[in-house]
Amino acid sequence: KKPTVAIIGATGIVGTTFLSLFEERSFEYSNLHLVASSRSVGRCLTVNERDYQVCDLADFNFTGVDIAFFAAGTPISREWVSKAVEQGALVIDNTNAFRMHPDTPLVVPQVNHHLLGERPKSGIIANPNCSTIPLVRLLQPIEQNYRVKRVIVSTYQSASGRGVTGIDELKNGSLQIIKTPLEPPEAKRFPVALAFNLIPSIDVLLDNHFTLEEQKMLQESRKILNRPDLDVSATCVRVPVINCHSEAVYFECDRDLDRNNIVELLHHAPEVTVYDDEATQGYPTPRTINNPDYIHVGRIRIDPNNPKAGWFWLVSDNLRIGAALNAIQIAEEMIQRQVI
Ligand code: 11C
Repeated sequence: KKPTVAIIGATGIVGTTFLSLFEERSFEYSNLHLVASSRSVGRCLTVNERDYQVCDLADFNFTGVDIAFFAAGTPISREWVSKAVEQGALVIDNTNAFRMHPDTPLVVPQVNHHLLGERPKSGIIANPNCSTIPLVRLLQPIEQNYRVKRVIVSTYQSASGRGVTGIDELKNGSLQIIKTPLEPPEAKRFPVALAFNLIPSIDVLLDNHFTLEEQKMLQESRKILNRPDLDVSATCVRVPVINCHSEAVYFECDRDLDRNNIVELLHHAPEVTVYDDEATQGYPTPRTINNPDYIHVGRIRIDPNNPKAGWFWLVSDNLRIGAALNAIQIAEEMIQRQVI
């Protein structure tokens, strides 16, 4: 039987990415409910040539829903996921609300799909943060072959991580600086104006002087790779790019690295494109990747001062790989294994 599916946050940037991916992947459902806050009620969205009215989360009854994808932000998940679970839905949650709960598997299907063989006790599967997903997908084959001890990562995160309003603020700010350079652009979605700028602060600042985004990269990587001792230290930076997060990753392992072997390992990792020749310049960029459903990796090199350490550069679509696609791949795997 095909599942009945609900998307919470259907009108947002991740919600509409789910809808595009349902069409592109011919994801099969028997019924689809598009759910959002009261602000979006009455809007109509077309999926697979059929029109759907958006319904109000406050009145929505989850009875009969097999899979509820939550993509409306952490406060909404904190408030409404328990109702969805009580009414019988399996929740795939795209927010930070439950990722570190012990009864909630945190899943990247290419890395730890073994957790998808049964319905979790909590009724929730958590989808990791958009900067963690590509990192662990590329670290896993290196971890399996060389055992990774330490990772130092700097991220270059795009405006779409703050939704459509984040993209609009970047575009409007860029136009304004070009037209009237002396007038400071508005900063509502970002702590300071992002246009022609870099902001080393994503999500709230914690007492230990790291940001929550940086802490997510540490805690989530440990949980997904099942390596509670893994040392991951991050600096997360918002950059004036519309979509796609990039990361410069330094990894230190237990034994000497063989560059050709690392290239080969990444080449064989699922849904990864390796840039390692003149034709591809040896690196991907957010504006030039050709397949947004793949992770793109280049600049693979060994540290000349430490043969156990190396670097790579990755580019990954944060709305697809980092959010909607990962969640859909979780559902696809559970459907295929008849857990749903
Ligand atoms: C950003 N990574 O780029 C954030 C967006 O924990 O799921 C997603 C936040 C999260 O701003």
